[in-house]
Amino acid sequence: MTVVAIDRFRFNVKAGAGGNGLARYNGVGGDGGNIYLHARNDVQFKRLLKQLDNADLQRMRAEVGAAATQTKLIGKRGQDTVFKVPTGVEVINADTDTVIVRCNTHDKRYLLAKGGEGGKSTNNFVGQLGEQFNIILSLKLRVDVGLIGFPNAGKSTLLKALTPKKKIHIANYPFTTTKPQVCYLKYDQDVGDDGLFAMSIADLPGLIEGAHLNRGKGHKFLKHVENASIIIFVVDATGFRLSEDSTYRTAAETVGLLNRELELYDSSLLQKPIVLCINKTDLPNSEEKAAAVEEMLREKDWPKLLPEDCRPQNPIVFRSILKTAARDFRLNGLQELLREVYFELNPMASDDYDFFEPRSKKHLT
Ligand SMILES: Nc1nc2c(ncn2[C@@H]2O[C@H](COP(=O)(O)OP(=O)(O)OP(=O)(O)O)[C@@H](O)[C@H]2O)c(=O)[nH]1
Ligand SMILES: [Mg+2]
Repeated sequence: MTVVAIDRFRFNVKAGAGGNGLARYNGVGGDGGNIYLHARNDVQFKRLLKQLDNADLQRMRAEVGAAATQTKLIGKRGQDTVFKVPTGVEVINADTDTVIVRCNTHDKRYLLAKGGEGGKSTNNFVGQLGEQFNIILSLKLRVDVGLIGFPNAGKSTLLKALTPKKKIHIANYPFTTTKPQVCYLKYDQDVGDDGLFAMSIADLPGLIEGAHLNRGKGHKFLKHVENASIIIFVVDATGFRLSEDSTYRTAAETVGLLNRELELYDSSLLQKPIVLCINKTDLPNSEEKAAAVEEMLREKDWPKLLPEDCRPQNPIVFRSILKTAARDFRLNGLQELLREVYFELNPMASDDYDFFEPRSKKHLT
């Protein structure tokens, strides 16, 4: 299992300044070095930080160009600096809060900041400053499946039931999981003879009402389902209450609220196949409660059956609805369903599997 400890990092970026020219002898200063990001599938976010350990942490710099001298009329160009980043990293200009670039292509170099021009006749022989700004590098997981739900719904327990050998922290209080964690669900003898097929699943910290307004911490983790192929909603059949003095929400209401949070974050996420797991159906009366949720969702315009503050605008049509009791390892066919949906989305992966490279597992942290 991989715990994603850091998925956001702030840097001050400063490309190299150009060296001064030498007017008297028409000497030209060297250009300042550029700063590049080099996207790699095999690089972990942690490693990027390691690259910086010895240097000044949180600064990205490139060498300045050398000034022209009497003995060396052409100043040496400053060396470029290249930082390896995991593919999928998004670069945000922290000063303007806009996305500068998405490093989505493996083995591609992205120019982040351009070095300043060396001093020459066109600039009065004064070396120019390199580009300089603050950035945030934001990493989005690239997993097959993302688990979303209110705190304490049983997301981690469900992950544990899917990948029983892994040590996963589970406890009866909200916000047990504070960092995204990724596990692999391995299928034996499913594809070809090698049983190579595996799906990566991310368990995310719980969402609460108003998450899109930055309530709680769950919101900032929603970015990790942007690249997921399949989303699983986990709801507690017996409903949810964050604390004594907050509103109690039924399972049906939590479905509406999760739908709302997702659409307010990014409504295109609703186009993904979403599986609903109504969990804890081992508890008294919860089978009936789960059946009631299912019944409600059969209505085309199901949001109108919910109180106004739980109503999504774009109701999800769930790919499947499963009643689960994750603690008892009763998943009601979830594993098989995930595999089926996966191959629906990636038909090439199942045909003549031997001709293809085994899927490289590429979630990166
Ligand atoms: N009865 C019952 N309890 C369950 C089931 N699944 C989970 N639980 C219990 O519910 C509590 C919360 O489970 P977690 O898996 O930690 O829930 P979570 O959704 O990961 O919670 P956060 O990480 O806090 O968001 C634990 O005490 C679990 O044992 C279930 O199917 N039945
Ligand atoms: Mg958890």
